Amino acid sequence: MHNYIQQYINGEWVDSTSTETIEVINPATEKVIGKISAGSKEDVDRAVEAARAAFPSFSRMDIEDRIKLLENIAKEYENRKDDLVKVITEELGSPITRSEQIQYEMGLQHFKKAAELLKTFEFTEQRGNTLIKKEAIGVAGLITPWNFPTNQPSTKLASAFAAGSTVVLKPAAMTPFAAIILAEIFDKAGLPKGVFNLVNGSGSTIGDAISSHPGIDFVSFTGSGPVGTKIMENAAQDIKKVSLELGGKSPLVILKDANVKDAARTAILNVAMNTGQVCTAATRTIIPKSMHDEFIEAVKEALPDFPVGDPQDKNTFMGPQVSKEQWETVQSYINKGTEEGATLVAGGPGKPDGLDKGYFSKITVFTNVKNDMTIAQEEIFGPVMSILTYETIDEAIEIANDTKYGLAGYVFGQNPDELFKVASNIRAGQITVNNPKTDFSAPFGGFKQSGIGREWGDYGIEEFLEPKAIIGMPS
Ligand code: TAP
Repeated sequence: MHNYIQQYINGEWVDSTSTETIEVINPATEKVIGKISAGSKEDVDRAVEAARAAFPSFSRMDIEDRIKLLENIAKEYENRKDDLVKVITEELGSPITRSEQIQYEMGLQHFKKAAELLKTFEFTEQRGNTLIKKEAIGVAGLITPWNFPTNQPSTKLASAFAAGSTVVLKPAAMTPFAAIILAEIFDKAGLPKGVFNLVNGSGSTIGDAISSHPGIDFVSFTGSGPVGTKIMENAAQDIKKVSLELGGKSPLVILKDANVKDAARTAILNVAMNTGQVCTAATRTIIPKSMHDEFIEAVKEALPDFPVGDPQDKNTFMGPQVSKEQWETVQSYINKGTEEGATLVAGGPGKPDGLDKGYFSKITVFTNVKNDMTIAQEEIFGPVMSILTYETIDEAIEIANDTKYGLAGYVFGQNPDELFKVASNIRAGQITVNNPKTDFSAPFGGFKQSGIGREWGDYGIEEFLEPKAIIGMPS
């Protein structure tokens, strides 16, 4: 049992002013695995006060010392590898191999990358007789979702610390324990008190208090569109800057010259990774009409290589949805797909055979999908693939862009001109060509309703900085 009913404020674990708690459930077993504090607005006030007090000295800390701090954090993070992998597997239901190779690793890389980038990052620039100085934005409120319990907070935290910003973090109540380990890591790494404050609780109380708090200068949020709107409304009251990383309905365009078997595997991988609970999931697979039947066969043939089941089993590819509510949402979309006339190729409603306990879905594939169907337009956040067909590259691009979202896009094939044409014309923040390695210095964020602002690498650090122009300063 993980019972963490205290908050981490001003460098120590303190009692909340609320005595209420929230239970955390392992979605693979449906058992309670611990609890956290439900938190209070007064906890947020105390955390903001501590972050404000720490800001003047932390924002002026020598860059060399900040680099050392980030390197220490990365080292302590590595020391806690086993604990992080274990807890993410339990609270999210992420298969243990993915918890290690993806969940744990992504969080680590953000701290390493921030330390590396700080070595050459230009905080000042002279233009004629004007000096441009980039200064830390102030106190940042960070609100994160449950789908990547260390990656989501770590990308924001690494950028904030690199910029010299102090923070108040509210992680998702469904997956809070990884963030508690982060607090322990920062403590051990020697982060000055008050720089990092953790307030657990629900979004409606703690998230709302953060986004409307006059002592917070910047809110960086990752999660759903409707909550993003609410955060903007709150932040607008005192003109806070916001950064929003919201949802997606990303296209994967398969070119005519693609190897069909590889393309099918790429499509499954990119829709079922993390049980489809990925904002950049490639949920619309856009294939040449002439490839259709062969592609469907290749998908059916490949699916057994993506086993669904116990997250503790090293061979499992896909675990459960994070919660009963998320499972029900996914089920309702699967039913909607059939009702609206799409053809089920694989998967479908209900749980996979033999998995009665836990919130498990089947990897579900629909073909004959029209882009105006609900399953092609709305973010499902589950392992549901919609296959659409095209005759010309221009038509493929048109289908790809026929969405309110613009977070990511994927293109798979061989012809370099066509790969570039598709990559250049998809209106989205990050395009992936033929499954490359993750680039942690590439900007990450959305066009259109997928969000505002960028995370990761130097673009992520810039979000926590304000440029100041000093004009005519005698040298
Ligand atoms: P959200 O409700 O948006 O939750 C994200 C974070 O915001 C959580 O920490 C949540 O707190 C907090 N929050 C909730 N209400 C808030 C409010 N009124 N003010 C401030 N913060 C608030 O997302 P979800 O429920 O986790 O998932 C719902 C859907 O969002 C998913 O199905 C998916 O479509 C989308 N989603 C997108 C992403 C990414 S990466 N773009 C990630 C997760 C979910 P609590 O949950 O602790 O109450």
